[in-house]
Amino acid sequence: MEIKNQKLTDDRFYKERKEILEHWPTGKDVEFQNSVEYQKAIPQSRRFGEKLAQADSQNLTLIQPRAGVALYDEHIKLLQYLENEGEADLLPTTVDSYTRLNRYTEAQTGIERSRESGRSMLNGFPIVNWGVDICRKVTSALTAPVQVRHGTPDARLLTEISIAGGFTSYEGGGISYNIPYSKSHSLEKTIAHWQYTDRLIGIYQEAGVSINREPFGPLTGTLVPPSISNSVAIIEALLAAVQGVKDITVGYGQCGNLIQDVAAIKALKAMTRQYLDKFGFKDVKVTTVFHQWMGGFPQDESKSFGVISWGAAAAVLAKATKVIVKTPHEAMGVPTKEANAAGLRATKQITSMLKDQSFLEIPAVVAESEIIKAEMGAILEKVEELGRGDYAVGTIAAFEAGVIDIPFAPSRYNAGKVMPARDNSGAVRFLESANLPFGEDLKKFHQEKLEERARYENRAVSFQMVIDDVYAIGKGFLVGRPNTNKNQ
Ligand code: 8ZB
Repeated sequence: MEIKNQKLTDDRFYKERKEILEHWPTGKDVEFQNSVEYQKAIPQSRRFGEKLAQADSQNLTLIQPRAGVALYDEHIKLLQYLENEGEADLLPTTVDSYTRLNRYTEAQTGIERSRESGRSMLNGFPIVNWGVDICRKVTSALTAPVQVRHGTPDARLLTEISIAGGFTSYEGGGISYNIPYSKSHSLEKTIAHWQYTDRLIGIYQEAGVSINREPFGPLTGTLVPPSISNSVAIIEALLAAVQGVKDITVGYGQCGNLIQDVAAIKALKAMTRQYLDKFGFKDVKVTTVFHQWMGGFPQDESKSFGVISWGAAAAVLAKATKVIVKTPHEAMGVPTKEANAAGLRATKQITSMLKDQSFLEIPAVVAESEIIKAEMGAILEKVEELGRGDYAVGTIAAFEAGVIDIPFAPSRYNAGKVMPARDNSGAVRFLESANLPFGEDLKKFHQEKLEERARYENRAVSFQMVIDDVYAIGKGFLVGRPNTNKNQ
């Protein structure tokens, strides 16, 4: 498949669209004009992008949970509970795993088993199976705007039904919903599938309906160095903008060192703006999302509130436009609605309390953000060079060459040679930068940071540090020291 970072032609798009909408019975209920009219009748207060833009102009950090169950009436009750009892500013609809894998027959069985058993037998809301009208029931039953959150390599039909169903924001991207989620989907294919999603949203945009788009920032959620996830976010923002998307929220998953986390959001926002401007997309809105800790959580609920609150603090001090909230049930699986609301209220307390403080101009943050920007600049420059100016071609070549390399990703299209580890103050550094296109000074910076930790711990820099770091937060620490139970 020959792929280019160019707006899909109408010919190509509508031919593909016909096949997509015929793939499952609910596809035939999608009618573009009717959906445009439906979307246009949604009040501004329930438009995702509007609420984000407002928060951005007031320097506020909004809070958003994850949530989704199999049955639509239960799903509505759940979301109503999260906005009323959890004080959620923005709502999600988290899609179940069968739908993410396009296995709609199994999702249907899940719906039926849920009806029989009286509890959700799916780990999310099966949007495709329910179809346009039921989705409209869901999105119109709430006061806050609702976003679709998933993890789907081929989300074309899901996007069609979601937008027709009244959702006003849509998560994902051809890289971020492939490499961390899938072993064998090729990047060529998933980038093409996500060009379809972005082009569809571009077509709605051209018809006067603005849908917010959010690349999935945290990637594997495990010790991902900020420059890697930020570079992927910018590439996905550029790919979306080319298809006509005008409202983008770029994301980042908390690493745990406050200075680095604030610096990462600062670098992400500045460089996304810079790259969109550079390629002529000055009219694309950019906001940011900070994800509370995506790695392993403590079993203990009170300890989990500690982790949740630290993420809330980092998000608000970084002035992220919104924060995605974890729950005290994170170590157990899908949370109850009460646990979900509890995580939200803990977060709301912090985001409100700290809203008048910003860490963005603190010298240590500025210095750290310069390092992240230098790394991002090196990666993005190489991607552009490999693609001879084309970011779709360049991305595929970059993954092949390990110029972009996401730690702990299951995909066979990812080199998997880069190894991160924490430095002595918990910032995520490169133990092995493999084929990342970094100059000697950047490599030396990381090396020295890890040697400083090694001296403190009286051991050599090694892979054991990485293992210790992966499990540290679950055990109550950020840096995985030797003999971690004591963490001396
Ligand atoms: C990549 C995102 C993983 C996170 C949460 C997990 C984890 C997944 C649901 C959910 C509430 C759901 N998650 N599905 N949270 N309801 N149906 O997404 O717990 O934190």
